[in-house]
Amino acid sequence: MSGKQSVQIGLIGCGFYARNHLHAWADLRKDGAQLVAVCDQDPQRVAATGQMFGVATFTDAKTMFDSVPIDLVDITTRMGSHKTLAALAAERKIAAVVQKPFAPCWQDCINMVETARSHGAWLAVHENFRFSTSMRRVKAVIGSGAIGVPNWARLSFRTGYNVYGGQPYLAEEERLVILDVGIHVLDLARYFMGEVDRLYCETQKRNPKIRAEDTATMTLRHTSGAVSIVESTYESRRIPDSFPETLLEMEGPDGSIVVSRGERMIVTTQGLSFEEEIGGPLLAWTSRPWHVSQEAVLHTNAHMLSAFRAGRPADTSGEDNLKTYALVEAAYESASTGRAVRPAEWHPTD
Ligand code: NAD
Ligand code: 89Y
Repeated sequence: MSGKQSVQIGLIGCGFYARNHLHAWADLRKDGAQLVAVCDQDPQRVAATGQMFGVATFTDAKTMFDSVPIDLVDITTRMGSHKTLAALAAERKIAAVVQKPFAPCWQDCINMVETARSHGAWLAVHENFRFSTSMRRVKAVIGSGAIGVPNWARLSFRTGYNVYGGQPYLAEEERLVILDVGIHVLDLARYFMGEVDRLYCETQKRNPKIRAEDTATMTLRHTSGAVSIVESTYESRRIPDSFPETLLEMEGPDGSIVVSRGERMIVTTQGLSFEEEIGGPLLAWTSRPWHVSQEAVLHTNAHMLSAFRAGRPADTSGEDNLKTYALVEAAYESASTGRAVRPAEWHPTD
């Protein structure tokens, strides 16, 4: 530890994706992140995780909170358990980060924000796409003014990668591609282009074996007047496949940014263009194709650690994530009614 105040961390939910969080917390040990306990209701799973990371294990979250001093809990379970687990933390004034999606429905998200607020507890959502090295670089180019204020964009997450292999529950979700991955891309649209005035969405179920929509095509009118197209599908057939990258094209009055497969960016500015590789290097615990998503977890956790320690809200605080979740709700409402929907019907924009 480099003399920084230590933060005691517990993690709940030692499943498929949690391994990335666990490795990320281990990497952040040098910055004062002390993973002290893990919890999973599956005894074998939690025992194996505890052994691998050398920490105390619990099969019940309440027992963990009552047994080990924890400053911040990382909730990496699926969305259905987030509200209950975050409330257990809030009641004890323990800071909590929940994985995306925040919760299965809007009302649960609101309840979680209100519960945290009523206890004065810090709450954030692990929305990692905006923390990847490549997306941070795009944000920096926008911030440099190289293309002017962006007024048009297309953000695409199109894949045929077998997401159901690692995450079999996805095939049974009532709401699939918008809530599972469109949520990340909608968050990026907010991050790059600002808040949204209205949104129109068409959904498709192209894979008959899947319960819900696997393709969503959305058109967003931002409050700035900019327009963006947000696409997400699990039914694309492309070789090579770009999973789990978000590809994008963005235009402003003075230039453009194009990010293509392999995290390659071409920036055109003032009539000239340059190309750059914008991905982060492989880490000891990341591998292709997941690396892009995995390394974003490290940067997300680092952000959570420093925001919590500084006593300020995370960029993706519970309150902030309501604005992303409102876009998800607007998208489903639009798809079912055939009309453009204002996300402000759920949550007023700034
Ligand atoms: P999973 O089903 O593999 O793992 C969830 C684990 O939580 C299981 O081991 C389960 O036993 C445990 N659990 C459930 N309820 C519990 C409780 N009350 N107490 C203790 N343990 C409990 O799920 P997963 O695929 O790892 O997904 C977890 C979350 O991560 C989901 O919300 C998913 O959307 C998200 N995810 C995010 C990304 C990303 O890029 N941000 C990628 C993949 C998954
Ligand atoms: O669940 C999804 C996510 O959040 O990022 C990628 C994913 O794992 C599958 O598309």
